[in-house]
Amino acid sequence: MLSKLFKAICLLFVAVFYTSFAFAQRTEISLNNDWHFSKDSSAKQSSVINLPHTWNKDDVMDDAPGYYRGPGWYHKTLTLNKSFKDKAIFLYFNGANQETDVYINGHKAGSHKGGYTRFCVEADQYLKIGVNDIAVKVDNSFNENIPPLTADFTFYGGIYRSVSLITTNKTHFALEHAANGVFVTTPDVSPSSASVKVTGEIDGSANDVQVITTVLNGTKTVAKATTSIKDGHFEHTLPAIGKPHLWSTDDPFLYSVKTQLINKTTGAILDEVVNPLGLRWFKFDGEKGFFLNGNPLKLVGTSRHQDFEGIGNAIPVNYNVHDVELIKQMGGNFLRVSHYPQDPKILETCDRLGILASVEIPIVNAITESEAFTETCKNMQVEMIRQNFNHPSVIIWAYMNEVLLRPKFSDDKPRQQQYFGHIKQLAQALDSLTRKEDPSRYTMIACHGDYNRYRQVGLVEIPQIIGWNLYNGWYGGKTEDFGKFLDSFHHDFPALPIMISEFGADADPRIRSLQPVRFDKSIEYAVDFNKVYLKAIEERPFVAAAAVWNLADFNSETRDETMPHINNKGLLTWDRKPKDTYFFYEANLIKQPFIKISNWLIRAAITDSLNQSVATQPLTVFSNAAKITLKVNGISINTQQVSDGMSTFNVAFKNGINKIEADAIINGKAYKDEAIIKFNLIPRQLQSAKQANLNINVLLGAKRFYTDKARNIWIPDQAYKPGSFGSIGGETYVMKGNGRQSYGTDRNIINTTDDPIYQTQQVRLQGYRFDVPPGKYEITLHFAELTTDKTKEALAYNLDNSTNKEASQERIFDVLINDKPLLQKFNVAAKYGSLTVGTEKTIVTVANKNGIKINFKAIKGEPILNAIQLKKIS
Ligand code: GCB
Repeated sequence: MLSKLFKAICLLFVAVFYTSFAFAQRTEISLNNDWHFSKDSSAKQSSVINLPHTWNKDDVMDDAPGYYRGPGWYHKTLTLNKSFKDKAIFLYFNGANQETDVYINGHKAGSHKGGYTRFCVEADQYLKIGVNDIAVKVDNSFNENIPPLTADFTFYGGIYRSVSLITTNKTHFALEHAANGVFVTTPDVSPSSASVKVTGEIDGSANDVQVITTVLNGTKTVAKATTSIKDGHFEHTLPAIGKPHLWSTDDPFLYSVKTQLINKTTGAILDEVVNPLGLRWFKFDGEKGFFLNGNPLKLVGTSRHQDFEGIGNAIPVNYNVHDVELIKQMGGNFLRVSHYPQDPKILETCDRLGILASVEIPIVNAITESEAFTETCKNMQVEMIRQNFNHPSVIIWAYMNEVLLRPKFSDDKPRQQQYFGHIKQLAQALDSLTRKEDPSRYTMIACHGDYNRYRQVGLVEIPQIIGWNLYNGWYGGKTEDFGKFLDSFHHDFPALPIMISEFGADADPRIRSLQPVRFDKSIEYAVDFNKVYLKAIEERPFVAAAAVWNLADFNSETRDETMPHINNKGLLTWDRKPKDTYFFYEANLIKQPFIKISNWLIRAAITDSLNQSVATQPLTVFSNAAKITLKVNGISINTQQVSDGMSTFNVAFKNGINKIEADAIINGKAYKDEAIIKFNLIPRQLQSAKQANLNINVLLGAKRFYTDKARNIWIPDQAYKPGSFGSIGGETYVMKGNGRQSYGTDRNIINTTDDPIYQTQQVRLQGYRFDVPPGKYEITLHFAELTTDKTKEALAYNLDNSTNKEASQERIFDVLINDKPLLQKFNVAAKYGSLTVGTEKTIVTVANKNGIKINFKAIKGEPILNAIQLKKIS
């Protein structure tokens, strides 16, 4: 008991007594622990939390539409001892979404607009030695004057990045715009020499002080200069560095730049800031693409959202590092940090690993034509640039994404023209501001594929690089249109550098297909899609850069589809597990030997007609070898060529466990990957079924395979043939409504996370048969009424569609099993509600050779069935 109390007292001391070290110039102490959080201003019913924190981690995943957008309050006690006397003290926020007011001892000490840039509150005039009360109000409500206004991602609220207490001398490098006050540029870099220029601002008295900057290679000084301060400003160019070790994507060598503020008389160091330095030069060329240090370099990588499964956006800081490592591991050399600036660790890691980066502010889809909106955008742009200025990885500052996708005022053309004029003005203002703030980088805006619109509005000519977000073959058209689009744009604007700022297709890792089609969400469709795109990108030197949308799946609360609330375009799942699309890029991009068997590891199929003991299915191996030899269950089946980083084998799988080995020789050395594939072999002729545990799970109206939460594997339906099983009559459900296109329905099904089981169906079905031998079976019928009057806006990106207005169908039918009524006057919607799971289970004893006959008898409307399961009990 006593020891517990003692421990608690010790912890209290550690947690609340912050000490500023007398000799340190600038100290930074984490303030992440022990905050009280509540959604109202009284801390009485608060919970104790540590930062990073978001209040939306759970409600973005429930079936109820929407998530909490409003205020949240954070309180903390901060006890300062005497060492803080006469210091400048700042509360430094790495990110809080999206409007923040900071109160210290009841006084409003600062506020900030925008959820993605850092900010810093000058606190010393409100703090006292002793106990202080810090209260932070964060609000993620919609605010028409803060971008983003709408977007395909979730605006999680909270102090979702770290907070710290920074202490400096009264005279220090300015922390304006939450930058570190020192700005490093490299006006001339070549293999023989590099010049480094350092500028900055000072706060406090500049009497008797000077600035010393040292460029270090490890601990070795390679250049040094001293300068004085004029009107709070300093600037100096250091002596040239001979034969610099250049920074590149393959060899991301970093020097460091230490800048010190020194008292001339005493020699005391008043402040010190260390920045990274990468010596490199680069350019974008309209015809030839991108060059780093004079060498052409095709930039290929991904975009990245910051949230993670089960955590939301309040991720531990190392998750940021890991994401950049995953891009590097894939062979990527480019990151579009989108749609907003991210944790400082992202660019730090890009510097260290050699990933070039584009960073942007979140003006997505729309703008507000107000002075206040423009001001917030400009301020964000300046914050983004100054806070990230010294990262050698940054090559592009961007500021708009798809602002003409669904422009406002579509019913009032003159008003819309005026709106377009305002967008152009804003783009022009941000572009000029960016070039003035940082003439050494390029500007970019990301546009959706309607290039005439961007041209007419006059946006194409404003940035130095045009980014295209292209989804040909996903939201519309064909994958082949991608290359054609690029060629025609390049033909019209040959001098304008182009990057593919987005391209991607949804891939739900639970869905696989042997007949992949657009919108089926299968991994196979996404692999094919990426294959076409990567080839087109590689074939065109004028395409400077390309970023797959997206590194990982991410939350977009308003989305429904197969995995409600998730955008599945990630190469990795939301918890960063690789999909085959990730292996595809590894095989195509990395230089080290690579061989990896597709991770379609739980499979099922109906046996080949003549051979009831195997089922043949394709199996893909991803590799950068020339040839691959595949062994299945110890027997070598074939050696095949690899093209586009992959080779697909036809494999005869047996029931149960199949051991797969893929072997390749790369540069004279042997490489291997192994996998175990669990196969549920379903006999075509059920009478001869040998499986004691016969288990058939069928999706109706679908041509895809699905692995559910319980790891059951579902197969596509077949038309019934005597001796086997399948549906009789009817047709696949197709969603009707303003041309909305989807695979089955794209709406969320209530009461399940296995939505794909319910999202397709057979309509006007007459019957279902299983010609099973005598025995006891469990039959489960799965229903969901997919027609509904509940409307939902289609995704803005889905250009073919607008809103879903599919009139609900009334249907009443009887279901009989072996002539006995199972469901009478059954009305799925009336019993369960529309778009909601309805499951009906029964046990059937088969005594004769007639198997199981299920009949659907329409009383009103058309009978339906979404999925069916048969399980042999005895
Ligand atoms: C886009 C948007 C991005 C979306 C993406 C998609 O064009 O820029 O924010 O997430 O499409 O997946 O639809």
